[in-house]
Amino acid sequence: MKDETTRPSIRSSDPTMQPNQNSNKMHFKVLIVGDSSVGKSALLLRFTEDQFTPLFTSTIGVDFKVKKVTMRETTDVKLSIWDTAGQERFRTIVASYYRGCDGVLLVYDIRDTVSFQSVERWYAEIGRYSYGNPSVVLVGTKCDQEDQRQVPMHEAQALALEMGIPWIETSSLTGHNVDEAFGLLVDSMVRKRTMQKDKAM
Ligand SMILES: Nc1nc2c(ncn2[C@@H]2O[C@H](COP(=O)(O)OP(=O)(O)OP(=O)(O)O)[C@@H](O)[C@H]2O)c(=O)[nH]1
Ligand SMILES: [Mg+2]
Repeated sequence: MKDETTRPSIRSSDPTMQPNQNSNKMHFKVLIVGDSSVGKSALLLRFTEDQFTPLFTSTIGVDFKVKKVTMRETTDVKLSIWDTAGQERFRTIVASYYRGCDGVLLVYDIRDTVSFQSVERWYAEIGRYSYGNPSVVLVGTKCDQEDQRQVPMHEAQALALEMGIPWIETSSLTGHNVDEAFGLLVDSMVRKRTMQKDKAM
């Protein structure tokens, strides 16, 4: 698990607050992908509404939500988040949503080895369909269920290292590391966008 102190911090924007006077404004398209039932929709629900439901309603096609956050007090970030269906039968529809995305949360379930084995296939799909170089964060969900763990932390960490992307474990049940997972992604997307701007100047 990564050191808490090195994680980027994001906070939800308060709509009653005056806009940040010196802020940059950035808008990012984000996708959440991974096998069915790994907890993609639960992650989004916890992040956007701070809620959790134990019921499993498998996503049909894609769902969409917007969330505004502030990054390091200086950057107002709007996230358009596409929560995709993990079921095989939606694969073609989901593939059409990758194009132009800025960031992807690639999700597996720490209790399910098969979902972890699928990570490389999802990663290849991101490369194939995004037509860009999106930021990616590997997310192991359901870390509240340690007694049912099948995917050792060191294996996930090694895979993320190999792919050159950050890795984090979350629980949408408790909320543990959910903001941090999105924070890692936002941090990487902001850095990329800033570098592109600097190059263009
Ligand atoms: N204990 C625990 N259960 C979770 C967690 N995240 C999700 N779940 C449960 O796992 C089940 C599947 O979660 P979903 O978020 O619907 O899964 P999904 O990845 O969106 O699945 P598809 O839409 O079919 O692709 C639900 O019953 C959730 O309540 C978690 O962090 N901890
Ligand atoms: Mg879903």
